[in-house]
Amino acid sequence: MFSSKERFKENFVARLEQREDKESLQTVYSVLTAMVKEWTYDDWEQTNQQYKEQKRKQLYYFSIEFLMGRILGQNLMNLDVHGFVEEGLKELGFDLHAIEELEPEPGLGNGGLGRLAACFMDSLASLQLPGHGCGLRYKGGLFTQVFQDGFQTEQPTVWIDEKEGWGIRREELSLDIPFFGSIEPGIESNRLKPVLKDAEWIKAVPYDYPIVGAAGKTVNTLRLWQAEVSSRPLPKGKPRTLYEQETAEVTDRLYPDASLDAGKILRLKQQYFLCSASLQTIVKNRDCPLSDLARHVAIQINDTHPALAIPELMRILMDEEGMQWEEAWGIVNHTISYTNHTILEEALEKWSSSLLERLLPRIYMIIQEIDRRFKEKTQQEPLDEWQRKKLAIIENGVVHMATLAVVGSYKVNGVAKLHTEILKVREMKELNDHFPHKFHNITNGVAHRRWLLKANPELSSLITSAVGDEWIREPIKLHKLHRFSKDPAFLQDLQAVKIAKKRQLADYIKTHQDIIVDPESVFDAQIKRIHGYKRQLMNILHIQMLYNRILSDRSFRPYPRTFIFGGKAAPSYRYAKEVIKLINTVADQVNNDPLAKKHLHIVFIEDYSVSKAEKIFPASDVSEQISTASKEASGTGNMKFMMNGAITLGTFDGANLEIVEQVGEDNAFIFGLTARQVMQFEKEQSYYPPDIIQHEPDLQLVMAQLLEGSLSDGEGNISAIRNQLVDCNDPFFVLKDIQQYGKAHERLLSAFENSLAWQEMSVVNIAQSGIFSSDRTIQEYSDEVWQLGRVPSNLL
Ligand code: 6GP
Repeated sequence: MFSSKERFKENFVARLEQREDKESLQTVYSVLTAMVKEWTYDDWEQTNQQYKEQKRKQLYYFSIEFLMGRILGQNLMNLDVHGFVEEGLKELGFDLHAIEELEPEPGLGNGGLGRLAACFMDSLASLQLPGHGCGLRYKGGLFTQVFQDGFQTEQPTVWIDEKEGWGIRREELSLDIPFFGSIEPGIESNRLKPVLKDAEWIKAVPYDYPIVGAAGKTVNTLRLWQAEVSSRPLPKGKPRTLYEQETAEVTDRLYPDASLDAGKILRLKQQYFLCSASLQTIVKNRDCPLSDLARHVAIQINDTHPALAIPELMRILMDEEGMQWEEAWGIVNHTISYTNHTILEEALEKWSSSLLERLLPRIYMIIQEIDRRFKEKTQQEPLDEWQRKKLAIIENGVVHMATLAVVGSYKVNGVAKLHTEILKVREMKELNDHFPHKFHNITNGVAHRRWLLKANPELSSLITSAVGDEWIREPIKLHKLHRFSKDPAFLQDLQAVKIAKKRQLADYIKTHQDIIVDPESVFDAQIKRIHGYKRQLMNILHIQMLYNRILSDRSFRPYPRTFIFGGKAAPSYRYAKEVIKLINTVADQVNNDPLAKKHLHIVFIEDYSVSKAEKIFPASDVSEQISTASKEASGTGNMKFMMNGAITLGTFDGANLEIVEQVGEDNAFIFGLTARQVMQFEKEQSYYPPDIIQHEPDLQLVMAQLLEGSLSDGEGNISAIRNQLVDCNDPFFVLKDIQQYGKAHERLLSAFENSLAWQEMSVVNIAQSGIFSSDRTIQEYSDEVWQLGRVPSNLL
């Protein structure tokens, strides 16, 4: 690796000279990527070597999603060479930023859970902890969102670039994974061994991706499995072309539509494929007697998608390694731990027993036995029928994956204090009563290196010039910024940085969406998946109310605001897609109205992604976190905004509560029902929206516009929204909270007009954000769950 800009330039130029198309940015990208890979690979080998020599306990993080974002820039940053590479390239006439934009973005995740996994990878390596990711190498990431006439359409995205990609194919580590077939009793070395007959095998090929920690030294591995055709014979009667097609589908894309049986089978196949390939490899490569596995290996399952790891590890230990049930169970139960990321009913995975049994006959037998033994255990407990149901893994022909995950894990955590509390006292109350020591909270965090250091170099420099650079390694040291919260010069600099970031975003919006926005206006952003409970609907209805008032009330001329939306709707989620269309409809009206556009602008950033998020967080003044209280497990966007100095406008939900705990109610704008109130309404079914609308003329008007014409753009476009608001009594309390939301906006706007006071709030938010670094989160997992210890840095 190079220690100086000059050496880098020399080497870079020498390599570029050997290429044909020297002028093209693509060639520059290719040369630079090759150089970074070489630097990385040396440290990677060394890290692996040292882990082996030191016999360190290894963590494997199993996740169906890893939303990594672009890798080149992050690696340059973590290798500590970003500065001189950028300067060196500039002197040679190239713009590093433009080069970074050429990297196809691996969108191997949907949202929060997948991005969390990526932040965790960064923190593990940066804390020099031996933690690796295990996932799937989907050919297409999440779809590309394209607006047509305001509607979301989906186009397939292919991110894999075999030539420039970061992954290394490890053909020699491939293995075959069986599906279908039937179990027959067999005997091996004098013991009974179930034998799988007539199975269909799929080859799992690992691709390894280096995860570079800060300061470069530790390079961990993200292993993504790809499905390929196996050389084993096909079961009788299976046509080869069908087998090839089905095999290619396994790692073709993230979350196939599971509304039909074929889609369900495919999802289950993906889950088992990931678990089986990863576990077989872990057991084979272990550095200890099998009975010691739990002391040498920790496995974290990221929600229930990898919960089949529990029966699969049992199968390996018993069928392949000859262990008895009790011993195997003891190992599984001390190796696997589980994180729950949602209490939304629709996201709690359930599989039909018959489907599971057909696809994975041996695994299903093991799940049945886990269930039988657990039922036997709880038999003596004085429980009513409902409570027994909540403890059943298999019930009425359905396998409950969350229950399996809890029973098979030694630790179960929620992702924010409120969420964990709700799990313990409501969603998983019976399980918590039975296993009181399993449940605990670990509040999420985000990689401050990506979301502050990399996304906002201007703010990072300002922070460093004020308090030194310790915060980069120890983000809690951001505390030191408090000293500057009343320093006018610092506050002005902070404001200048924000304006600079807003200008950059405004340029981007102009170029890509052809909308001109005013960087002096308040940038108010809601960027996340589009979902009922996240209430983008409340946001857009409130904007429409402001618009109505601007038109009808000559004295109402509010300070200019730019409302920014970003996010995708699941392709089959009708309601969310209607909300997207509605936002675009209102945006068209408002942005083209000569009077309104002096006060309001609306921008829906198309095809929201990690790299776009990196532009929006630093440029935002206001962080919209307005989910219905109790529904958002944690949220992590709220933390990214806070780190970049945006002020939270939110409900008492998820990690918002902990943000307010850090900054105080004076440095955030909180409104609306509490989780307790929401749950009370739900229990009593006592909320009736017409009672509210009746007394609020502005709400009546907006509802009429929505339901009867000017916004609906024809009945068909809002039928799911109508169904929610009118027929289903507004389950996410949009109409109940909207007036309070409006009041919170008013408070916020008057605060913004005092710019020094606003910057002071901003400093407090940045200063208190260190606790939301995923370094803190990972240290907690390591101390409380995985027990990884830390590699002394002198060994590295
Ligand atoms: C999300 C939660 O909705 C979000 O609140 C949380 O911050 C994030 O996970 C990380 O913990 N859940 C998912 O993305 C999901 O797919 C099954 O849950």
